[in-house]
Amino acid sequence: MNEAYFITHNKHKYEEAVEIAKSYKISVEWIDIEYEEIQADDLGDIALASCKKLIRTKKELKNKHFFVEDAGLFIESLNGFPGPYSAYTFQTIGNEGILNLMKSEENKTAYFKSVIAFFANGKINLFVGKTKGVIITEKRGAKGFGFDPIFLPADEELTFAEMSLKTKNLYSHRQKSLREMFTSLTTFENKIVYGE
Ligand code: ITT
Repeated sequence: MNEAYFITHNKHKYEEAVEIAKSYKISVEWIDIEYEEIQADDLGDIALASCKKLIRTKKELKNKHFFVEDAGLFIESLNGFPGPYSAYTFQTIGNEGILNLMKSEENKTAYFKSVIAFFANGKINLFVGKTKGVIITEKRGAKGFGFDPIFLPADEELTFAEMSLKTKNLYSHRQKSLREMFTSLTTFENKIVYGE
């Protein structure tokens, strides 16, 4: 396999995936189509439901290898909020809202999680990536998107928003799930080659 389609509305996510895919010699194409995303407590359930919905409703995807990804920021002292509600939280209270909620919290620990649901040959596979860090007290950096300016990966000096895309791709939750997926694809490809 040398081509996979990433179904997302988010250009930043697509660009991160393209950069990672290069080293696996896989080309990632972007498809931005409307589909209904369920609300659930688990990112895996959301990604899986989105993938199934796309298989059912978008005939043009039937013979393609494609994936969706659901991600979220989980803050320990807020019992995992915003987690699966990250998109809505970002649109409503944004980074400033999170910083306000965190003002009185001593424990700044948080993690980003990414779950990919990948469809190929009639099957869906899930790939997960997680990155630990802390929520800082003021926004830093203008790169990236979403909660990047307030998230400092563990033991690092730069927030995700201060990192270039290439550097974020060394640490992020998304690069972990993507690399797992691409690795499994190349392994699968190798098996076919050896089988012939
Ligand atoms: P999709 O079309 O792929 O769903 P989205 O932007 O809605 O795009 P998610 O639902 O996966 O993406 O992500 C939910 C929110 O979590 C997203 O809007 C961001 O605010 C935040 N988020 C996810 N990944 C992030 C990252 O790498 N850096 C910063 N914020 C992130």
